[in-house]
Amino acid sequence: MAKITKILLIVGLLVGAFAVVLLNRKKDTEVKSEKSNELSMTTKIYDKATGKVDEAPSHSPESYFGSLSFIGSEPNSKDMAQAILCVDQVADIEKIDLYMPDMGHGTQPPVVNKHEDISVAFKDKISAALKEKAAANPYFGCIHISAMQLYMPGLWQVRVFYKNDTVGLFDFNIKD
Ligand SMILES: [Cu+2]
Repeated sequence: MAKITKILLIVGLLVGAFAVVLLNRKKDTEVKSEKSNELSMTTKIYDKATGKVDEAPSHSPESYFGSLSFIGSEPNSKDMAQAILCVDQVADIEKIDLYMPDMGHGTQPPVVNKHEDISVAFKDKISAALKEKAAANPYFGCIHISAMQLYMPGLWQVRVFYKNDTVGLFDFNIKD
């Protein structure tokens, strides 16, 4: 191989490597900006008889990962809201409800639709990070929650009750 060909080849490889680094960096920032409107789930133990969160449980809850994103405009007290919930062990969810923890009341049950193939149903609505998680974990899945009637300003929770005694909680504020 002529010397000039070798030099051109090396230069070409360097440019290629540089482009790959730049592209990856761009991908990282995209994932971060998408994440900003995703709420994270915390898990607690609940009493299966009363449905109440156990504030002094004798054991730890499962540490399931969960993410919630409202679709469309910010949720408010006048319009019905909808959201996409993506969680671990999606098949073991027994019930999902909406609750005001400071006032001890809920609202009408939201409409809950499980989707097997989230990449088709919500391809524009969930982040690349969540899609990767779903592809890697067969027990991870997404649920479409609609007709969420959050009729009062204040602190609300989406509560995800599992068949075991773990409940996943998402806190958010309704301003008006
Ligand atoms: Cu209330």
